[in-house]
Amino acid sequence: MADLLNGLLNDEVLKRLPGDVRVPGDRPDRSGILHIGAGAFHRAHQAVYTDDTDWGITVAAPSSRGVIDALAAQDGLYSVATLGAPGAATRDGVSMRVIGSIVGTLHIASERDRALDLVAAPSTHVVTLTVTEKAYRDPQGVPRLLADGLARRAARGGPPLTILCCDNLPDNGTTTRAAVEPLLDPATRAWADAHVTFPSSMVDRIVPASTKATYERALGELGVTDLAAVEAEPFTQWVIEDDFAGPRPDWNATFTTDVAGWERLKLRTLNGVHSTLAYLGALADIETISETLALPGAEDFARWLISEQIAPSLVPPDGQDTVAYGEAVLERFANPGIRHRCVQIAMDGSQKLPQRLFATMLDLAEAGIDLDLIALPLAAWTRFCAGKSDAGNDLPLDDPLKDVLRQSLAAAGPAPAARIDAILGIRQVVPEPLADNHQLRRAAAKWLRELDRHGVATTLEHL
Ligand code: CS2
Repeated sequence: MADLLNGLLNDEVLKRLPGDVRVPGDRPDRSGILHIGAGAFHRAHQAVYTDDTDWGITVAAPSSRGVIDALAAQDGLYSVATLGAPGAATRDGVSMRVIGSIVGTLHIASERDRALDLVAAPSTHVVTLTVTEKAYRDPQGVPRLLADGLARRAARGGPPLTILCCDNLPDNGTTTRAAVEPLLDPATRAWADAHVTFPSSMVDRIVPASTKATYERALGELGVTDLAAVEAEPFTQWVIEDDFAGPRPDWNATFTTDVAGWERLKLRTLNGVHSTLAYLGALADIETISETLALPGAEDFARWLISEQIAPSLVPPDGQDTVAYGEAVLERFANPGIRHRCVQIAMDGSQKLPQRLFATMLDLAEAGIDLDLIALPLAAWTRFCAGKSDAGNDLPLDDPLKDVLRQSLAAAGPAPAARIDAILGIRQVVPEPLADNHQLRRAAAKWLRELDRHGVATTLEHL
């Protein structure tokens, strides 16, 4: 009904949008970038950086086609609402910008051949990826597509190509290369060694999944329907390893030779605390991160976790201080305009916690530092995996290792120590040295007993 009355966002209506909405200038007529993964994060991050250049993007969705169909119907246009900016230009702390960098769409599942052609096309210089952590472990999925596309490019003697991972993984360029390389035939492998690079990058912007409220806000601010609208926080950062095989857009990002330090700082501090709050909040039946942070004791706990466990586990990149970085992260988490749901961040814990939590624990254990505080998020995840909140409500366990997690916990029975040992024994998730770290096991079992008996709210309040 809304679209019948108001029409869709498209090139036609751009000049009639309210004056305080920022709109793209001349739109690029071709795409040098193929982006795989059409999620909200891409639309609020890389596509915005690209909108500030003269490059265009063809955005490819691996399976679900909702977003790309919406984009196709809107000439690739969509809006980003920036929420909670202190001095935001428009009403209610919202600033609206229409992004014009997406100039083509592609549905991989039904247009595989076109996808391979785009990987091979001489006009494609950069392939960027936001396909989530688990996609790199599925050789038949995105890695296979890239390998087959590279084979076609190599066979045609195509120009060099940069494959740029934008997922929250440590050494994400190396991880991507390691997923693709074993799938290459010898000739393609030899060609790729000389013509393809896999730089690492650290990406950062809090972008909750779009909801009905996102689309309603877009309609209210734009006066037309935008079925691909996203909303995001004001902060945005992109640190990219300067290792491009061919041309690249003039992104307003930080290009450096050392991304690893940035990745570690961000994954352990921002994402580690994010996951911690997500499991605590979900168990307490709290909907969002900002509301979880407001629980008595939660912010103090997050602060201790950062200063006493995360900071001693890492060497921050030049000029950074982990505690100060963490303070800024907590301020971002508290942004009341951002309704980032705990259960969204709680997804795929088995794929996220290795780099967000277990890597920190490993380094602390090696340095002989006590693991007491960081054992609490482990206990919270263990309790979350069983699927019931403190009040007995169902919690969704959306995780590729769901069956392994559930079966291990069921076999362990009710005792907290046995449940912690069951989780620590899952080798695909937990690095071996942690499985028999007595201090970690004891601390996590103690926290799990507290959570079982008193729930999250009381446990945090009495820390
Ligand atoms: C979040 C991230 O969903 C999650 O797991 O921790 O998406 C987080 O919001 C981004 O990494 C922020 O840059």
